[in-house]
Amino acid sequence: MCNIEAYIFDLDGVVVDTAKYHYLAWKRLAAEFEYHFTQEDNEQFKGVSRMDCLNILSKMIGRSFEEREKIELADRKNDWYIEYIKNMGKDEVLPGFVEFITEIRKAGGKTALASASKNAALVLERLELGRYFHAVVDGNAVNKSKPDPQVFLLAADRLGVAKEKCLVFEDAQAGIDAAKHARMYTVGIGRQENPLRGADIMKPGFEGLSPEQLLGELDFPDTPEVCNV
Ligand code: B16
Ligand code: MG
Repeated sequence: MCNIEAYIFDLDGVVVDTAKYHYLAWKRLAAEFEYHFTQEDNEQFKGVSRMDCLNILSKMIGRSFEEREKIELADRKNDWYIEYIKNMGKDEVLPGFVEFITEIRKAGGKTALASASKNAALVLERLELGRYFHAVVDGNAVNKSKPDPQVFLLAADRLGVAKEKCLVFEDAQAGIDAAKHARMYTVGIGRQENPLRGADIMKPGFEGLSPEQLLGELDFPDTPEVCNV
């Protein structure tokens, strides 16, 4: 039986539904190149850094850009994204999250945010969520994108908890792969019918879920498995 000491949360799609705003901003950019960007396309963008997303988009639309143009396009997408999230309200925090993390902290668990987003601080501030995390690691603190484990390893390090005692919550395949590379346990956030490969358990969200119940449901192997990607 494993002893979890730290709980590490992805931001977009786990704590708050900002994934839809990333989608709208990429869709708007793709439309300028007459490309119809779909929700399915957007799945490949989840948990992936802004520049890596732009590189994927460039392949999708069949165009290559010079470095200067890439920066200009990524900035444009980001300006739209910021414009969208400025109007976000506390009701966009995913249901049950605040109750869930509050219970963890009451029981003495450590909590961290580990996001690929460079806008994480802005989102936390807008929604007054910063106080729930002992550590925050965002896209400004790392130079390798998920599925690289860097963001999760840094979060564990800042919390002072061994990686084998960390449980990661992720909604993206790249994020589950990153956590597995870090040898951490994982909860995939999403539909059971559409499971994230390698997740130790899938949950639709935090509503009605208690940390105690979740740990009871998790069938911990002695050591977290490393994902073969
Ligand atoms: P930004 P997460 C990720 O956040 C998003 O899932 C991904 O779609 C986005 O491209 C990435 O952040 C970078 O975001 O452009 O704001 O720096 O899911 O790791 O919290
Ligand atoms: Mg995410």
